Amino acid sequence: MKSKNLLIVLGIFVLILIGFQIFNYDEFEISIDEDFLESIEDISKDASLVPEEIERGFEKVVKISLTAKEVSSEIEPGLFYDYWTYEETVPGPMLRVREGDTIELTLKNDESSKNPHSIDLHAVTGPGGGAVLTQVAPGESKTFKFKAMNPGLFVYHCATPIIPEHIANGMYGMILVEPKEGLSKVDKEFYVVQGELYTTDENGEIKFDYSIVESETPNYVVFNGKKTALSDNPLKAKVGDRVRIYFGNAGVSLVSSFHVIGEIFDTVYSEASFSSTHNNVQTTIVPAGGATIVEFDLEVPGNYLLVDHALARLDKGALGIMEVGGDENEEIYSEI
Ligand SMILES: [Cu+2]
Repeated sequence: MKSKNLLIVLGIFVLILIGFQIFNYDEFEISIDEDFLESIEDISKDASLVPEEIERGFEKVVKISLTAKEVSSEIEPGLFYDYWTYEETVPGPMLRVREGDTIELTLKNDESSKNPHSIDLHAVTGPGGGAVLTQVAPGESKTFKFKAMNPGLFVYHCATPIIPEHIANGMYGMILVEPKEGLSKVDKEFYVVQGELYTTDENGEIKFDYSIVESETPNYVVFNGKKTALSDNPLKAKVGDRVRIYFGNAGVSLVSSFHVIGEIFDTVYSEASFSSTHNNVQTTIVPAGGATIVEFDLEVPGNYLLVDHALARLDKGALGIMEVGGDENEEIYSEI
């Protein structure tokens, strides 16, 4: 009788152990899934990925779809970081519409995301610039529309609290609203966005650190998402080209002093407004959450460096290269 009772007690004990193990196993599996972020080989946006200029002379409804996705990629060789993105690159894609267009924008938040996301486009007239209408949980999607009434080049970014964290982690890009009369012809167009990363090393893992955001001292100031993005993959043009750079500053905090070493901006659309231009500018100021458009002709071949002329930021990543091919022009530049 005693041994029968003992067997029952043992049986219950074994069942409890099995149950406990299953429970633990499930928990273990779930935690692996939650921690997993897809790894992206190169987070940076190619600066030559500019949409085609708009040829049509009429307004239309433009449908745009963006997916917010959290991914892991390198800030610099060997240092991986959890970026938050639009479409798996930093910056997100450049969008291009025409003044007067109505944009129907769908924001999807990938089901693998751990955080809600949204989009605030500075080209929008309406509360939150779209962010009020697009707060999406992982796996969700929302659509809203807006009329692009003001021409210019505008920053877009995530506006889900804590907003500086979402921006710093990579959720930004730009939308160009072409004026009705169109833009002048150029030979090459480029898309460059300055951003900041606020990181700390936690036992070999590079993590976001809000305390550095508060002191406004980013560890990285980068063009197109990561250190060396635009020196590993330079902008390419040739002598005789007129180039246009769409340059934005996502912030979070710093003002950019955008400069190209060895060039003078023939035309600057200051603060990315088409209503006035400045000529013959060396360095143009781009506020956090602002943009500029610069144009210049290329007369002399060689490498030209894109910088934020607050040059302490060079080592933090604010450096790009424009490689210009073609014949020497000794009348303009030569050794004597
Ligand atoms: Cu976000």
